[in-house]
Amino acid sequence: MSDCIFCRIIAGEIPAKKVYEDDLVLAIEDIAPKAPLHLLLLPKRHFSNCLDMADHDEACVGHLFRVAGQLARERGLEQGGFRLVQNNGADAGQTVFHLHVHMLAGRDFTWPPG
Ligand code: IU
Repeated sequence: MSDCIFCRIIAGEIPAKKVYEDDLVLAIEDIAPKAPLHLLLLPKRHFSNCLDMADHDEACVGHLFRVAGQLARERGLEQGGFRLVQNNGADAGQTVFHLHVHMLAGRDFTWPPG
């Protein structure tokens, strides 16, 4: 059994609120939302972050961003905007070492991010 929590969610071993799934990507609601809308987009193949990406992960990550756009449109986020965030390394705030992109919306954001 994998010790990666997101691999276990993808495998259906741990429950999560799924909002989208296809062969390459799973999107779930974040368990501790940092904005009124906080989704996580996960590639189904495990790699820890962009430092660990292989050539064959490129298409999946591109697809993941298209799914992000689709999910945003479905939620009417063209107006008001939304933020996609991907942390690399513990010093940048990464706590789960399976690459994921946060989708945050529904509140004001500051720039640069903290
Ligand atoms: P980070 O970029 O690695 O810090 O983001 C990890 C996110 O995963 C964070 O927002 C957690 O709330 C979220 N999360 C989750 O949704 N479900 C879980 O079981 C665990 C973490 I562990």
